[in-house]
Amino acid sequence: MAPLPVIKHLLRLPNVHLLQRVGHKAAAAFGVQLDKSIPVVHGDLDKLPPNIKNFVLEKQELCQPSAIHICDGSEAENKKMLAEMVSDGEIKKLTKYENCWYARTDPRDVARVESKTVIITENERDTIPKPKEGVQGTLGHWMSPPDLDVALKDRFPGCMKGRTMYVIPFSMGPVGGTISKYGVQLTDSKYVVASTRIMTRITPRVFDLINNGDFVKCLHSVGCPKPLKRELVSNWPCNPDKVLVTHIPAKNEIISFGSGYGGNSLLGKKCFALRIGSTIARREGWLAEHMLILGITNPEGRKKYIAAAFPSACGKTNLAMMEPTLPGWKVECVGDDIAWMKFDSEGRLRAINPENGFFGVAPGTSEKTNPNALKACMSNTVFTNVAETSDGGVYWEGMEDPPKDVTITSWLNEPWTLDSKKPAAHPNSRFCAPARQCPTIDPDWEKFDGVPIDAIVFGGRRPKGVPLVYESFNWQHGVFIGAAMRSEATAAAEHKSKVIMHDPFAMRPFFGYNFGRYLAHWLSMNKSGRHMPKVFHVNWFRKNDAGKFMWPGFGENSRVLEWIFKRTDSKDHSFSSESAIGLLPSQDSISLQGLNEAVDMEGLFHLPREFWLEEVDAIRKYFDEQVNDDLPQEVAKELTNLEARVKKM
Ligand code: GTP
Ligand code: SPV
Ligand code: MN
Repeated sequence: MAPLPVIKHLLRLPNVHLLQRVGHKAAAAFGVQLDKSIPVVHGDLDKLPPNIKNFVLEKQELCQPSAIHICDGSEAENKKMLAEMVSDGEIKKLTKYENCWYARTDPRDVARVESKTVIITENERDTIPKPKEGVQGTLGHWMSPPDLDVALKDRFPGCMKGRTMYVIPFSMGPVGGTISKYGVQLTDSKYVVASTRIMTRITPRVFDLINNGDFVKCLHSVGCPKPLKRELVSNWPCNPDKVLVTHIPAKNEIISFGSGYGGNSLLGKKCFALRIGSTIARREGWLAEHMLILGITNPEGRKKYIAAAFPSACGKTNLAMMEPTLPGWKVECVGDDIAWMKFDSEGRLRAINPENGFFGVAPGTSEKTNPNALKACMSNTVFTNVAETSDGGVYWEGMEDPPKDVTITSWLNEPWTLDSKKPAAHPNSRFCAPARQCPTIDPDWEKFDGVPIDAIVFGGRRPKGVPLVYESFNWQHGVFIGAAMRSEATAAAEHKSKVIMHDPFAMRPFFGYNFGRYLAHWLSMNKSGRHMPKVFHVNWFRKNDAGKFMWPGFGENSRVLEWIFKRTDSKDHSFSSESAIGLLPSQDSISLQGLNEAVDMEGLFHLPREFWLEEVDAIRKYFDEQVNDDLPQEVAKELTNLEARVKKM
């Protein structure tokens, strides 16, 4: 039993669950109105469409902020908030660059927290496949509606006390675009407002476009009401013990507590654009995917678009912005993380980038590896958990040699030198930069109905056995390749070791519904009259016995893109030869001209029989244990076929 004062406190709360069931009109009748002691310090609540006003009222009654601020996304508003954060010691200005800012987080809040990320549905099976008897499911986390009520009541009452609640109207995709969707995020974090202003399009026009219709409701709190119960670390408000990131597809609602970091708090990103997005996409017949989108133009001036899914921290941003080393080729960036794709009336798959900025991994970004990302983040950028230089700049592992004549302070706020045992920047430290600042941003990146996609590429970090590139035999085999994806764990989430994890479609942390049904949805895309993109798998990360990468990667990946480009043109098997796992490039069809270093192409394409027999076993075990009865028989058949081919190797 809860102690009495807690119960009394709960009784004063609106019954959130009930309110949502009875709808907004009735909610107003229940007497949810603005607490007179909460001033609206910016914007006019009465001018909001009634459903949005009710959403705000309901949540202010629950969270009890000290003020409400309706964001307009303007420059003036941003300036003022940045200045407030500086004076509160939450961020610093980086004087070396133009309008750039630096935040250090509490070291307990540095990445997405997959174990605390849940989907709420009436039936568990709507969220995750029922795993085989005695096996722990790994394809997402489910929570029941009553358990959600309990969890929310434990966290949200009064959680914004002493803080301002910001109301952010935002668009995912160009404002007014045919594939775009709208959301309203309530948050008590200025850092989240400033970052969301970069990552999405914040504008009051969104209120008009929603026009009392559907929108995605997002509620976020760092879970640190004032007066504070503990001293903050690095002035970064968060509540690591109580982190919970929840999604309610039936209500298009996201509720997140306790973390200020990345995908936990910038709710437009993984929560909306992928988890809720994939449930909307399934209902409406399109795809919401963890994919970059790039345009590639050959020396003759012909252009195609490619979408590619790699798991977190596996090279999407780098590929999307790459500078091809192959002479005459051009790559342009539409998006670096998320693609929303829909077949048009002519049967062409068209994609938009729902985001407006890059939340990119900083370490490893250099003039050599990704000059365009570096250029994109030299102004109007928020850096988080990188290291700081004494001349007001930033530093991270793999950037360049540490600048001379300056001292470096690590992300942990400790003096740092090359001899330090700890990294200068956290491995998941990030830059948050406007997409339009990428020098190679595609001219059509904001096209209302998207760009036409010719190829879909899957990939991951596979140190052993998986060739540089191969092509699927057909769409169904391509869906199987996506389903069978595996990759080494990275620092983008809380996983600590470098184990090879199954990460189907690079979506394992981001599925909004049962993965088996997701596969069926992908299979159902293949309809007569549609131009189905060709499907490929790439691996930049194969290592030799000395543990060194066998492929130079980065701009040299253009050699692989050239082959993919040629293959999308071809109606037959030109430039390719059949193997047990798919179509491999035929001899000399990948150009090596001008490569600076010798590359062991034979090694990069070698298919060890033992490895692939084990791979087949691992995939079978995964499908049996994790997807179980929800595995579409088409995908099971592809595995049987692969096994038969591998056995003949
Ligand atoms: P998220 O934003 O987490 O979804 O990551 P991402 O998929 O966009 O990964 P990103 O491009 O930021 O790359 C992550 C890390 O992989 C960086 O440290 C890169 O330097 C490294 N990387 C990217 N491409 C290559 C490559 O072709 N070869 C090698 N060896 N490393 C690469
Ligand atoms: C990822 O983890 O795939 C990211 C970073 O893109 S986050 O926004 O934290 O999800
Ligand atoms: Mn990502």
